[in-house]
This record gives sequence, C-alpha cells and structure tokens, in this order.
Amino acid sequence: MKQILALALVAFAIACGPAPTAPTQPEVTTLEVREPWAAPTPGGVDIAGGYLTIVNGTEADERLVCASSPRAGAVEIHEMSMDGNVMRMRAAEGGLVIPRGETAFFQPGGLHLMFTGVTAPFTAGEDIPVTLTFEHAGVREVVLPVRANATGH
Ligand SMILES: [Cu+2]
Repeated sequence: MKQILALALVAFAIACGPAPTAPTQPEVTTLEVREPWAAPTPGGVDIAGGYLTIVNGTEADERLVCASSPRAGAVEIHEMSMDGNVMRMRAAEGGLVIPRGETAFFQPGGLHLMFTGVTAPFTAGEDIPVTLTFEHAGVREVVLPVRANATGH
C-alpha cells in the first residue's frame, strides 16, 4: 500500500512538469511611467516643459538615456539647481539614473523634460507624443496631454 502511494506521488510530481528555469536576465516589467503631461506654450515661444513620474520597481538601477518627440527639435532631460539665489537648469549628464525601488518626479520647478525647437505651439487638450529610451527597459512611447492653465518650468 505504501509503495502505491509513493508511485502516485511520483506520478503527480511528473505531471506537474519540470521546475521552471530561472531567467538569465532579470525581467524588467515594473518600470512604470505615470501621470505624463505637458504645459502649453505661449505664442511665439518655442520651448515647453514636460512632466511625468517614473517608478522603478525593478531590482536594477535604471537610466533614462534620452527622449524625443516629433513635436520638437529636441527633448532634453533637465535638472534644476540653486546657484546662489539663482535657480538654474542644466541637462542631466549621461541621462537620468533612477535607482532601483525609487521614483523620479518630474514637476515644474524641478526635474523636467524640456522641448526645444517646438514647431507648433502646445495647446491645451492636445496630446504630445514622446519616446523615452531607457537603458534596460528599452523604448517606451508615452503621450503627454497638454494641461490648460499650467505653466512650465
Ligand atoms: Cu529646462
């Protein structure tokens, strides 16, 4: 009787199939881009600010390498810093690192995407397509709705 039970257990184990093999690369599935939006551009101005939240829920540090949009000549990743009493912005050298488990908040007065060479003004209600390129997660297409009455930078 005991032997039959043991055989049944073996058969059951085989029916379950082989144990799944561990992936060789950690799968990046939890990098999330949330709440994207852009500010409208006043007439005659060819720059605009874009904002979003990047949640790096993965086990690896991530890097936003670059961004682009068909609506702008270039999209730069800008950081703000204080120079004495003057707030200055500068391009993030080599992209923006988002350590594992951390979140990068792009918001007016802080980190932002800066559209330069904007050909047609961003008007409230329209969607601005942006391509984000990450070191590990690869390319992510996002759409930034232009908010009414918002100011950039
Ligand atoms: Cu800027």
